[in-house]
Amino acid sequence: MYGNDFAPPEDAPGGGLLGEVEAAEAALREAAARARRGGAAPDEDVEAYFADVINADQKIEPRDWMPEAYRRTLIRQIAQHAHSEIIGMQPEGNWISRAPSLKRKAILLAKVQDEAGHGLYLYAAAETLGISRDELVELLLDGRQKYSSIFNYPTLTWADVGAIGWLVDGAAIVNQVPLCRCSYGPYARAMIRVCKEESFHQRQGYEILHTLAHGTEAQKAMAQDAVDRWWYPSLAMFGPPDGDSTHSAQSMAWKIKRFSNDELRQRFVDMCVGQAEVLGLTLPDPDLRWNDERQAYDYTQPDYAELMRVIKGDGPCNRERMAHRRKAHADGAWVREAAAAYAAKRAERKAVAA
Ligand code: FAQ
Repeated sequence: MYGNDFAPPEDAPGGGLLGEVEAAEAALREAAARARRGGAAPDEDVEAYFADVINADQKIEPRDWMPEAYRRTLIRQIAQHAHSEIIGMQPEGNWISRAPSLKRKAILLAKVQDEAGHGLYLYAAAETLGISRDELVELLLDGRQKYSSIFNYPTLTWADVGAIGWLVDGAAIVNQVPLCRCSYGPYARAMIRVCKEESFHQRQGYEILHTLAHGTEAQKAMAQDAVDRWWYPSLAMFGPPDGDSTHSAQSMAWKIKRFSNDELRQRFVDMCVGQAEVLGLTLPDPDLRWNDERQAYDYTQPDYAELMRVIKGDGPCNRERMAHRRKAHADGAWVREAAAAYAAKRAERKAVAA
């Protein structure tokens, strides 16, 4: 199982979730090759053109006409995703200076840096929809845009770094692989790269937990405790249950989302059970069992009232995360000013030379 840690679904030619990413990448190229027209003709009904592109599984590109609500939905989702990557650096960043060896420190540093990179690809994808990165950051800092609930939980021990890699990155990939087939081209393309990197992150977390789970009794207990604390918050990452999901139906009709929140949550549970067995750790759900009829595991739902409280700002670390982000933004003001002054100077020199 380790080294081949995603259960391969039948429709993935390369096997597993990474195989699905490869297939989505090939489909993106194919869609681009098939697209004979670079947008609606001047006299064409733009709404019909938009519907045609979606129905044909082609990509909507930044200069195409799109319904205002489609644009707003994408900005909301991509921004929330970008903010999550940036705020998501904090829980693991907490352990960079305390990693148990130089090798672990170097790996964790690289991982956290990757998350910053993901945030940047995603801000860039959102900017293609006509909003600036400054505005997006402002919306986050004002509390008008969200980030994922999961990053409001504390990292109490080194094993939490393993649990985040295995469960949080694992849930993130299950959620994000279908986004590689999202109807909006820039988001789909960003997701391909993000998913390839996330899959490496998932493995590094799994390897940390595997090492701890096969170490001393105290190390194994620490790994089990981390899994016990991260399991339900990871299940909650997929969002409210389908009946309460306000955006799913429309987002699925527009092919932004390809599966519902509950479908992806189930897929994640089914993937984790075998992996936990290999680790020798237990998932903290006494009702977890195989259902032959459904060909899936029955499991206990996360506490959705808790999810709503965390989303509204009342999780264990919401205030700390936002205070840290605001301080980092203020402390970085001089870097932004210096970069803007340098760019202005270069532009002026270029204009003089021209
Ligand atoms: N946390 O109608 P739905 C990562 C909100 S990246 C906070 O079902 P939708 C990498 C939702 O926005 C993790 N809010 O919404 C990493 C909506 O609010 P609104 C982030 C949540 O959009 C690893 C309302 O509830 N990933 O982990 C959450 O159709 C390690 C109703 O919900 C993404 O953002 C939540 N968990 O489906 C980094 C992936 N769930 O605006 C560092 C892209 C729901 O109406 C270290 N996003 N809400 O007031 C998505 O796939 C979707 O946006 C969902 C939610 C599935 C999250």
